Amino acid sequence: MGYSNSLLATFFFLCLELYVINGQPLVPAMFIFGDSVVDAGNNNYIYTIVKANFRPYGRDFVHHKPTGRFCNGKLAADFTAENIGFTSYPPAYLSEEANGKNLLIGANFASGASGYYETTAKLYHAIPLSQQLEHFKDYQRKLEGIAGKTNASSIISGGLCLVSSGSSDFIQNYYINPLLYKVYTPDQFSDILIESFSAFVQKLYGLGVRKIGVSTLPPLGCLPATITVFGSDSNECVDKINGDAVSFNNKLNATSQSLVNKLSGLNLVVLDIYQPLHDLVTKPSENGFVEARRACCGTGLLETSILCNKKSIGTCANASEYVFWDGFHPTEAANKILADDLLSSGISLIS
Ligand SMILES: *[C@@H]1O[C@H](CO)[C@@H](O)[C@H](O)[C@H]1NC(C)=O
Ligand SMILES: *[C@@H]1O[C@H](CO)[C@@H](O)[C@H](O)[C@H]1NC(C)=O
Ligand SMILES: CC(=O)N[C@H]1CO[C@H](CO)[C@@H](O)[C@@H]1O
Repeated sequence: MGYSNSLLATFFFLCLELYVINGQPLVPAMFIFGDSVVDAGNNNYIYTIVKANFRPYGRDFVHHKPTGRFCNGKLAADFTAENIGFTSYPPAYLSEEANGKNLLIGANFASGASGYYETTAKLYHAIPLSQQLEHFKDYQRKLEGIAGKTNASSIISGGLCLVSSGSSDFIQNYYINPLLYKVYTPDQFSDILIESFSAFVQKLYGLGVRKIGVSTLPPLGCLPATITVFGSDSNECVDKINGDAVSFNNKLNATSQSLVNKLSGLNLVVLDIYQPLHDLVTKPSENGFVEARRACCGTGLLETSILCNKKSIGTCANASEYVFWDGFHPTEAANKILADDLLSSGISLIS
C-alpha cells in the first residue's frame, strides 16, 4: 500500500469505527456470489470433490473449526463483513444456519470451482452462477416472508453484493482443457467470461440489487500451484498467465463502466485484488511475511482441497508467515491485508 492509500484507509477506519460503535452495520445485508475465494461452506452440502471442511482448513478460524472456507482462517469477505460493522457472517445458503432471522443480514451463495463460464462449475460438480442466482431468488422469497415485502426490497437494494469469479475458469479449466485452449485464445476466452459477467450483473440489477463490488482476477501466474505447473522449473510468477489476468481485468473495468452508464442507480465498483496480492508476493517482507512461493499446507507447491489434509506432510506451524495457505488460496493474514485494500477501493459502495 502506498502512503496515500494507507492514509485513506486509516481515515476510513476512523469513520467506520464511529458507525460500528453505534452498532449499525453500514449496509443492511451482504450477498456473496462466486468461487472458492468467497465460498463459506456451500460445497459442504453438494456432491463435489472441491471441499475444505476438514483440518487443517479452518485451524485458525473461530473455534479452530473447518467450515468449508478454503483458508486456515477468515476470508477477505469475512474481514469485509467485520469492517463494515457486522458481528456475524452471512450464512452459506445451503447450510442449516441459513434460516429465519439469520437471513436478514444476507447470505452467501458462492461455490468453490464455479466460474463465469457455466461449464467450469459442471466439470467439478460445483454450483454454477446461474444456479447461485436461482438460490438468490429463493432467498428473496424467504426474506419477504421474514421481513415483509417492503423491508425485503430495501434490504436487497441497500445490501452489498460481492462477486468473485473467473480464477477457476482459467486455472481449473482453460489452461488445462484442450477443448478450450485449442479453440479460443486467452483473449477470446476472456471475452466470453466478460459477456457472462455482464449478463450476471444485469440479472442482479433486474432482481433489485443496486450495490455491487466485483473483484478482479488475482495475479494468477503467482499462485503457488500455477508456478509449479506452468513455471517451467523457475520459482518466478508466470508472466504470460499474469498478462492474461491483467487483460481480463482491463475488460472487466471497461465493461463495468459501461454497465454503470447504462443501468440507472447501479453502483458497481471493480475491487482490485491484483495489485495488492502481487505486492505481497513480490515484496513479502515489507508486509511482515516470510514466504510467498510455497504455501503453508503440505509441500506448498500444489496441494489444495482434498490434497491438503491432516496427513499432508510439511504443513507449516505458523500460517501468518505465509502469503498462501494452499496452492491457490491466500492465508488469513494475507486476506486481512486484501480486505483493508478492498475497503478503501469500495468505499463508495458503503457510504
Ligand atoms: C419492517 O421494518 C420496520 C423497521 O425496521 C419494522 O418495524 C417492521 O416490523 C418490519 N416489518 C416486518 C413485516 O417485519
Ligand atoms: C506467527 O508469525 C507471525 C508473523 O511473523 C508472528 O507475528 C507471530 O508471533 C507468530 N506466532 C507464533 C505463535 O509464533
Ligand atoms: C467501474 C470501475 O471500477 N471503473 C474504474 C476503472 O478504472 C479506472 C482507473 O483505474 C477507475 O477510475 C474506474 O473507477
